[in-house]
Amino acid sequence: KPEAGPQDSPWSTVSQYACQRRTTLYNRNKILTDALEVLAENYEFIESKGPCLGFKRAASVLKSLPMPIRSIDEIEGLPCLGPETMAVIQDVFECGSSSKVEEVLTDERYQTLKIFTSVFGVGPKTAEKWYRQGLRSLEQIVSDSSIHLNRMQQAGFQYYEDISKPVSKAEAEAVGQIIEEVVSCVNPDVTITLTGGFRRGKEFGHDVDFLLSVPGHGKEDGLLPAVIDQLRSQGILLYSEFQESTFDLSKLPSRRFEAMDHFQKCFLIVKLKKEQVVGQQEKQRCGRDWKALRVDLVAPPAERYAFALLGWSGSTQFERDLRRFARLERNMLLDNHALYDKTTNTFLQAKTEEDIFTHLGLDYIEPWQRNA
Ligand code: DCP
Ligand code: MG
Repeated sequence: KPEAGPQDSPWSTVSQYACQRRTTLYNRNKILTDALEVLAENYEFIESKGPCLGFKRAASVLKSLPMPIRSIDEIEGLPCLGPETMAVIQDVFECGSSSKVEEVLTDERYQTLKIFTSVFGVGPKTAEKWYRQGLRSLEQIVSDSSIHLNRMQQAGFQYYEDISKPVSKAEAEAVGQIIEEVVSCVNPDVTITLTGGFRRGKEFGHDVDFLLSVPGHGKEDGLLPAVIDQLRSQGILLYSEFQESTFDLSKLPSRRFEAMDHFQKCFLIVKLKKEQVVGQQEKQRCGRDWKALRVDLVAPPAERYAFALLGWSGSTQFERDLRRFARLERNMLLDNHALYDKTTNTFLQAKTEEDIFTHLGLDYIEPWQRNA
């Protein structure tokens, strides 16, 4: 049963955990959730974690509702809506917008950090540092010789025009075919699965995420470096950062959500020929016949595939709540690698995502219902 709010409210079955809600891409409360997410992002920029999570959770609850909220009374009994959230919602209903949100949207610092963090390889910390140095535009950063850019950031600026544009589903599918061919050249036993936002049914994304599944213990060793070499030899690799596996089978799941997982993975920028995308025959204005695209590949060990798939399918809010639910409601630790039962001190095995939901005593939620 959902861990839910007051019994006398129409929302008494709405859980505080995203993993006990079904959230499709059809968001009937977008006006409210957009407002709350601006505030969450602003708190993220000033590294104020508590309020940031509070607004993200509130937005996530509203995304799961089967109807638009029309007045403040209608949200009575919903979980995760604190006084600050209520004030924002009230403002939107009374004035058509929230003054707090308008203030953030016109704030120079918010606007600048938003632009800086839109560059591949630039997080809130770096963006903040540049802002404190008085920098306000991407042009200023590339022309300032005193600024050191790491390799990832250099690529981020070099291909900014392309990779700052959304990736369409057709482009994701086209890049999937390329990766599939390249991977089967390297090892015909390997299959690839689209994860991330596109697995949840999104029409657009900021990158394309794939999980490589390799049958057999330890057979994933050396796979991604070989794939990268193959992409390079085909002339479609623009950038790659490879991360060797640091995965330890005996380690307990991490308590920190933000920690990156330890699987063998790579962050790539690849060239996608326009003719490879259905419905995009025309050349770009600049005369190029290709677009740079961000691609992530992850190659987990076969026995951890289900955990990796669940972890990489998102949404981020859904993942956060799965882990929080496991810890607080089941005394278990979950991350992208494993599920550990602290009561019996055992690792719980899983072949499929369904197995993991079953271990957690949760109803199965389809990927397209995980858009929390
Ligand atoms: N993820 C994770 N650990 C993190 C961050 C994210 O396991 N610290 C997971 C959840 C994401 C998935 O990885 O859904 C893919 O990450 P993306 O940033 O690509 O997110 P999406 O694919 O969901 O969104 P987008 O459409 O913007 O690419
Ligand atoms: Mg993605």
